[in-house]
Amino acid sequence: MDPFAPTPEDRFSFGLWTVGNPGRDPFGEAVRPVAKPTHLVQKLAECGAFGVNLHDNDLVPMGASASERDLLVREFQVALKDHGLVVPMATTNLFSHPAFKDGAFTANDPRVRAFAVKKSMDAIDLGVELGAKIYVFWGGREGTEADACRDPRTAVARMREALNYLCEYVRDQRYELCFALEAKPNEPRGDMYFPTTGHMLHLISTLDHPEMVGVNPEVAHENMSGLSFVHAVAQAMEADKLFHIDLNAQKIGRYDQDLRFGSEDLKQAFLLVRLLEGTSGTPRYQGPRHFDSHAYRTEDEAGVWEFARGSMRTYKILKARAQAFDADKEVRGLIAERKDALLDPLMARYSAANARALRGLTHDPAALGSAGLGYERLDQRMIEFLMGVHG
Ligand code: DIG
Ligand code: MN
Ligand code: MN
Repeated sequence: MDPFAPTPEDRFSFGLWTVGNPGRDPFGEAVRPVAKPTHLVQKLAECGAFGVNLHDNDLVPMGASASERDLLVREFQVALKDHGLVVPMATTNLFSHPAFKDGAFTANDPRVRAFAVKKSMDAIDLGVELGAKIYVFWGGREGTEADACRDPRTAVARMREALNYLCEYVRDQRYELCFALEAKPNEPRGDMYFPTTGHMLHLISTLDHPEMVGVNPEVAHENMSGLSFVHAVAQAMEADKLFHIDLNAQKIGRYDQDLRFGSEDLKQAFLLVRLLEGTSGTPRYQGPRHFDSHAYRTEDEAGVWEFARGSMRTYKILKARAQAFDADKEVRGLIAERKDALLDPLMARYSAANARALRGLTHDPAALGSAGLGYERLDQRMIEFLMGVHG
């Protein structure tokens, strides 16, 4: 039995747009035929995936009649049932159609904003009909090139208004659905509003129903900003706001590559899986492990399924490596949290007495500065676990 074979308990998912990516890019046409959603469901199940995600128009083309829509949905539901896949997450395509060329929720034209909200309500209905419990908003066109076109504060207000409106819609429909906001710094817009997970966490705090809304951080997007993805995810987890996650890989300083998970910065991928799986004894992330990525443009369909299997396999190998690392006695000794019976109570909560006591102590900055912390040994040991030398 392959210990790294995916199981439904791993909760691995892929978007229809990921394994269905035909390989088109700004400089070249598609290299693979466009696969039917039902075929992708079958192949994902064969690879051992748990779920499949979709934008509304990945399944139902814009302009489809109600009867055409219902037929496509029925066929998809049959495929899901036949192959044992679920739909953990759904989302709206608010970025492909030219109507959204100046944004969707933040566009200057109120007719565009109205159409975007209407399209989102329709897509929310579709997602709920397919069983989704998480709804992602990625503002692919919410941004600018000509920054004089609108006051950025107006864009913030319009995004808040749209999200509040759609939260009220979900409540009014009594849907069991939460929202997850996905940040990206640029591409396809020159600058995008809410460019990092941190910006999204603040926006959530200003909404009418913040309890319904979390984040969907993506590896490539935080990396594009030159930020630590592990820190962004950790802060979201600490705030109980990691509702979903987009896993992939990215070389620093490039366009959004959406590469196979773990295929670039293996050390950060290891630290991310360690964080999500809680192998050091911290709470595990409970949501789907979604791969928002695609195969190289060089690949045929066989290469696409190699990409899908490799994504899940790398995740499980890193999980095993992280479990071995955190079970290691020396590692546990090197990262053990130091307690101080005198200082901890003084620092736990301010009081005039605690402040007086703290200021009355003799502090020895020179001694503090000269102490070695053993991080070279710790990081080398981590690298060696990652390379499979130990455990
Ligand atoms: C791109 O990173 C975005 C879109 O693919 C989609 O809206 C979202 C869901 O994962 N990610
Ligand atoms: Mn991306
Ligand atoms: Mn994404």
